[in-house]
Amino acid sequence: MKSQNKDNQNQKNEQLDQVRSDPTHQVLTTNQGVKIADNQNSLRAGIRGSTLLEDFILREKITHFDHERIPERIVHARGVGAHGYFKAYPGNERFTKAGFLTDPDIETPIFVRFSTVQGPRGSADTVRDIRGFAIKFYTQEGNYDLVGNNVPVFFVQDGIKFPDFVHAVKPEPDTEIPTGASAHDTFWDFVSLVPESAHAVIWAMSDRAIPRSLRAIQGFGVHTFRLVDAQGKGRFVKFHWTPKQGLQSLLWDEAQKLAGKDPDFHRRDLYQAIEQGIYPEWELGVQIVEEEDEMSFDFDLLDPTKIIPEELVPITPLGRFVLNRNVDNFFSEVEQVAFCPGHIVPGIDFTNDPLLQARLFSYTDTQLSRLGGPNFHQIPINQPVCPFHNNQRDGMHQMRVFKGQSSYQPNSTGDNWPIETPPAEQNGGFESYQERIDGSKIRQRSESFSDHFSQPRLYYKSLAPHEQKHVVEAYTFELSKVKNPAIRQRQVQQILANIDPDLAQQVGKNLGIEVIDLEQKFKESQVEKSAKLSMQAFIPEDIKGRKIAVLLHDQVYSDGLEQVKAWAAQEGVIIELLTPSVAPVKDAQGKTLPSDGMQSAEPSIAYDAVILPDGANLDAVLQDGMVKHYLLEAYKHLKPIVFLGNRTAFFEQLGLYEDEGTFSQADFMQVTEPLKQLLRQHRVWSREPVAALVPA
Ligand code: HDE
Repeated sequence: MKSQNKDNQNQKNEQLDQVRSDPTHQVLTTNQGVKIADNQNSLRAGIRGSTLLEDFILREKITHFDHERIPERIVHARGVGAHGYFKAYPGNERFTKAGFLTDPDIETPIFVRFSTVQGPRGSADTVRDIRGFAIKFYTQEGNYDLVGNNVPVFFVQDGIKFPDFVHAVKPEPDTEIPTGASAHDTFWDFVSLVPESAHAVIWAMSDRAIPRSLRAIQGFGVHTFRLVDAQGKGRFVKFHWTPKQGLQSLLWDEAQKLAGKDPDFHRRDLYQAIEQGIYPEWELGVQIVEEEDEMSFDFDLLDPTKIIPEELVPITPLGRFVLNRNVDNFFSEVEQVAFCPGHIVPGIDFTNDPLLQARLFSYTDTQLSRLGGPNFHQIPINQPVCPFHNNQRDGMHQMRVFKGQSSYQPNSTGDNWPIETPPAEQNGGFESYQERIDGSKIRQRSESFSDHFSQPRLYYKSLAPHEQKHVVEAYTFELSKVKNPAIRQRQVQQILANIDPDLAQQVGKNLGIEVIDLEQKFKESQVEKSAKLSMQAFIPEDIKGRKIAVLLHDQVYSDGLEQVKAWAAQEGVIIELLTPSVAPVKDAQGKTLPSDGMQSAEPSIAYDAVILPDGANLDAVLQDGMVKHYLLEAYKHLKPIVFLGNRTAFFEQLGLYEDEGTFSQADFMQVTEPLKQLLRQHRVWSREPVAALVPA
């Protein structure tokens, strides 16, 4: 069994190995294998003459180039991916017969693609948006795709509204503005007219929508799915995956600046962490609801705009997954990977969530135009690791050479192969869960889908004060970009006022909108507050993968640097030594210190803390506007600042108040403990004024 599992692990790599192309030590040829003698000049009629049509080498090269792009995804176009593996915990056969979830010895290869929703392929990583979090499990029973997001609810309840929602959030059709942002009239027009969007919108206005790192986001299956055990018993489940790294977000000011300074911030962060062996890890779990309890909630389990508060149904952990290998080629792997919520394996099944039902159709359909035909499953990144055979034939980009006469069933020309596998408790053919269906054909939303405000209210009430403040600021920013005052007004008076009077009043005040009807009766959710909705509930044990900038300058006292590096290596923290230009600097003893980057090119917004060592010419350094700005900006963004030195007036000189996040200490080992605690919390939250929250 063990050796078979090893085979499984390696199978995906071997599959990719077979198609990996390494040009090293190879001669240049055409696609037909003809060796090329001159790759610098096209064939001309005379040395200064026109180019000849006969030049098949030029034409092949240009033709291929002309077709190098494929249509980008209609949504989730901007993405990044990585390989890894999943391992189940023991005991899951209580809920499912899926082999990859029940055999703790199997290491199932996975491929994950993270994405933003709105922006095109070339848009910035750090925009305010929901993040897609899609996982392909290459199981021995077929590919299973868990195509989720980093927030647990969606904007609409029925797939028939999805194109409307996407048209509204995408850049406006007349100007194609804005790129990668929801802060515009058509989005807010739609969501203010469609109250079912209120819950997903408030998540999008929270810090969840501006993550610090893709390693620090949660994942959710959103819909209610089913797990089916070996006896055929089904249970409702909601999938959750929780990062070991905890949850951290950017501040809005940082997110906007990073969009310009480093639009690739998230993909760089993920790539760098994996290259450095700091492998991100998540725990996969499910909230399980027995079928007989389906109706015991004050919302409908089939409604994708609702969460199940964890106070009502805790998460049962199923296993963990790790991302440990970057892709070799972005296009071949990240761009060509094709996910579909309809890719399931025995032991997992769907429910009647009307949003999920529409998704089951949409994903394969979109691949047909994106990847050019029905054989996209043969692209290496999409191929299952288990054998796959059927009588489907031909089509665009057919890669297989089928042997024999038969491509139909039943057949006697091929001894009736390939044959069906009857369902069984384990390793059987797929059998749909036998749900009883009894109803009239009808276009109507169930009454149980009609409460749109109690859960956004629960979300808002469950946030920490600084998180609530950010929500107010986000609504204010976004609505300030809306040109049509009637749309702003509708959002504040008809949506926010139904969620929470304070929220409505504060946003209204910022926008100059009076909120009149504050006496309404709010429908409260089954639980008053839900602890796991606040990001504060996800503070990690360690600080692996956090990044600290160390600002170096000529004549720096570099004695403490070795201690900083040793501590960082022990904690898994990434340290970067930044210099005024990228040229190395000389320390006070004349020793050369290499540079990892230039201070002006690697701004503090890209780091979690800043360290400035003392030096023989520190006074001159502090006159440098660049250094001052660096430190002040880090302070503004609530980051710990460590001055490695003994000058008591250091922070005063910068015009800063000393607080729990400012350290002035020559011995770095004296500050490591409080620094670590602050990095675990991610920011010096006590520095952020939240008084504005209290209504005037
Ligand atoms: Fe998607 N979605 N979606 N979606 N979605 C796509 O499929 C669609 C929805 C999600 O990294 C498209 O291959 C419909 C919910 C992710 O490749 C498309 C509806 C959730 C990704 C599509 C939804 C998602 C997509 C575009 C409503 C969270 C990126 C390209 C009925 C649970 C996958 C593609 C990747 C991508 C359709 C709603 C997540 C057009 C019709 C809810 C993470 O097929």
